[in-house]
Parts: sequence; structure tokens; C-alpha cells
Amino acid sequence: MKHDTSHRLYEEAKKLLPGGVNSPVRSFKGVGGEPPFILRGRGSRIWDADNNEYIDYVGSWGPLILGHAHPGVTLAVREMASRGTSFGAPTPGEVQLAQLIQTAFPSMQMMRLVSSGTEACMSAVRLARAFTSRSKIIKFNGCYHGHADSLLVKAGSGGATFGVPDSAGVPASFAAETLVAEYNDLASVDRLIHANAGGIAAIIVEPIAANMGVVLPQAGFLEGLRSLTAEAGALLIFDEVITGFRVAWGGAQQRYAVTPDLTCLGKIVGGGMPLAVYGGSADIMRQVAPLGAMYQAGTLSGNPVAVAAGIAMLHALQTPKVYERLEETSASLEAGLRDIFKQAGRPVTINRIGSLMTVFFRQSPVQNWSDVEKSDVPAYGKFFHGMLDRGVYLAPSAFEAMFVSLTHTPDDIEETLIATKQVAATL
Ligand code: KE4
Repeated sequence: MKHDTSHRLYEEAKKLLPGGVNSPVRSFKGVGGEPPFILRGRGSRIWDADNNEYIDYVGSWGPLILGHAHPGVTLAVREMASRGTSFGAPTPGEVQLAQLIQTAFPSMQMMRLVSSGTEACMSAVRLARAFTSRSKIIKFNGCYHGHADSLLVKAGSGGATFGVPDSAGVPASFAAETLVAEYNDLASVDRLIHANAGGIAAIIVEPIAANMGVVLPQAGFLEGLRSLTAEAGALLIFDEVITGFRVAWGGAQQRYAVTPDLTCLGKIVGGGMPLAVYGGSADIMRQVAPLGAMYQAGTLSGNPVAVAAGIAMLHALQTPKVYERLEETSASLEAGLRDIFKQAGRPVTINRIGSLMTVFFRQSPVQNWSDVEKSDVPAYGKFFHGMLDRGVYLAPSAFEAMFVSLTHTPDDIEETLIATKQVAATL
């Protein structure tokens, strides 16, 4: 594959944008090499600046469950934009979208539209602190909730019960308010709650982790978080930015029948446009300005063009059998991948739920961050580049997910497996 144009663009981009990108993972730092610059997408495919074609399993990191340039979404965006792009005033679409969201997430009795998953999670944490008048929050090793200061925190050393910054620029004093537990380990949560009795405002969790690669909740884990938070007088926040509308119409809380106090949505809900949501029970949400004392605002919150895309996306997702079709395509991909790596004598662990999956280069189960850390990251990098050279665009990081869309066809899966077979032989 030729990448001359992308290379030239990358050189220009690096002069103006840190790492030549507007979000770090796009830089290919996790896998090496230079990122192709993408010009257009349609359905399951994207084309780069050198007209190389790829089957896309990133799908903009989750939003594009209906594929690129979905006709209904594109039309809705065009139509709204022709009437104006932003008013900074209430619009009918925001009410319609909130009503649609509530049919999928009944736990979101009230909600607030914002512009990114980071903003949704940051606001949900602030709201939990306001509602409980407590300051500590618990997150999990390997889970990511956007780049707000209080969430860029990793486990403190040894038995420390407070977090330490996971980014330059986050003061230790901020990080100390965030405690870090182990995913799928209720005892680690219980210890933190008891070491901070009466001080925990909330636990925030990806109900299905997808930012350390896909790691599924073990039986009882989410139910355990629900009862531990209830006992501790803390709120349970489900960060469903990835899982919302992905693993089911009603997200992970529908799939696992565990109801959080607050939910964060993003990605799919905005149809690929900048839109995210946080919401929950009315008595909690009434703390949010202008009703309550918890302040949160945004010039482009509920942007009408993004809202139009979200409404079109959710309407299209209400087509019958959408999730069954996604399951069928994704299951055939998983089975094919598993067989190929087994035959190549390169056993892998594949964690999958619906159209969300990760191939870990590790033979034993992957159930938490320490399992993920033991996977063969260099092998993933080789796999990634082998597939990219054969026209299959995977996440440029071993700690992300593959996203299958409704537009991935049996031929796409076949082509993907043929490429995998060729690459597996080289690993
Ligand atoms: P954004 O601020 O990127 O819209 O959302 C932050 C966020 C919150 N919660 C979860 C579970 C998320 O996965 C994310 C963002 N996901 C990453 C990749 N997994 C976005 C890609 C990127 O950072 O460029």
C-alpha cells in the first residue's frame, strides 16, 4: 500500500497538532508506524488519502454501529444544518431525543445533553458529590471515563487507599479524592468503602469494560456494586458511553438487569456527532442548575445538528432484529478468528459481547487489568500492521475494542478472516 499523501499530511499535521492528531490514540503510538489520513467512509469501509480501502472495525471508536455515512443520519444532519447549526436556545429536537433515550433507559428519569463522554462523566461525578455532600469516588483499574482531572487517576502504590495522577497536570490533591479498585473484584471495593466510611460519593464503572480491551463483568460483580453502593449511601454511576445502544437497546443495564443511579451515554447516541448525555433519577437530577446548586453548562450542549443525528440514529436502531443481526455477524467473526489462531498454533483469548470484542494475545482468561497487562502487546502490534497492510483497519492499540457494524457483510467477514489467516502465519 502507498501512503505518500498521508505521510505528507502527517508531516504538516505534526507542525501544528501535538503528535499530528487531535486525540492521542489516533497517533499509532501504541502500535508504531504512521496513521493513514482518512478521507471518506461508507458502510463498513473507509478510504484514506492515498485511496487505500479498509474494512473498518474502529467505527470512530464506537458511534458508527450503523456504518459510515448512514443515509438517514446524513440526511437529518443536512436538513437541520440548512436551517441553522446552533441557537443556544431550547429546541424541539432536544425534547424528542430525551424522550427516545428514556424509552431505552427508563432509569434516566431526567437527563442533560452535553458534547462529549468526558463532559458527561465529569458532570455525573460532580453531581454525585453534590447530591451526597461527599468527595471521594471509586473507579477501576483499566477503566476510562474521559480526561477530567478526577478521572485521570491510577491506583496509589501499595495499600494506599488514594489514587495518584495518571496524567501530568493533575494535582496530587485532586487524585487523592479518587480511589482505585480492581475490576471484577468486589473485595477490593469493599475494602475501599470501609477504609473511607461515610466518605464515598459514588462508584463509577464501565459496566462492560472496553478501555483495557473488552473485559466482561463476572457473574455477581455489577449486582455486588449495586448493593455495596446502596449500603454505603453512595451513588452507582454506569459509564455506558460505549455500551449504551451497543450491547442492547437499553445498554448493559438492560442486558444485566442492574439499575444504576446515574448513567452516562455518548458515541452512538450522537450518531457520530459531538453529543453525550448524563442522567438518572429525578431527585438526583434536580440538583443540576438551574434547578439546583450543582453547576454545569455548555454553549453547544444539545446542539441541534448533533441532536438530529442522534434522533436519526436511534430511530434506525429501532428497526426490528438489529441486535440479532449484529450478534450473528459478530459471532461468525469471533468463531473464525478463534479457529484461525488455534490452527496457527497462536491461541488467543477473545472477549466478546454482541458487536464489541477484543482479541488478546494471551492464552488464559482476561478478567481484569493485571490479566490484560500480561498479554503480548508487541504481537498485537504485528497483527495490527499485518491486517492494515491487507486492508483491515483495527484499533491501533491492544487496549481497545473491535466494533462490528450493521453494515459489515458476510463478504467483509470472509475477507477479514482471509487476511487474518495470512497474518497469523507470520506472528
Ligand atoms: P469522549 O470524551 O472521548 O467523547 O468520551 C470519553 C469516554 C468516556 N467513557 C468511555 C467508556 C469511553 O470509552 C470514552 C472514550 N473512549 C475512547 C476510546 N475507547 C475514545 C477514543 C479517543 O480517546 O480518541
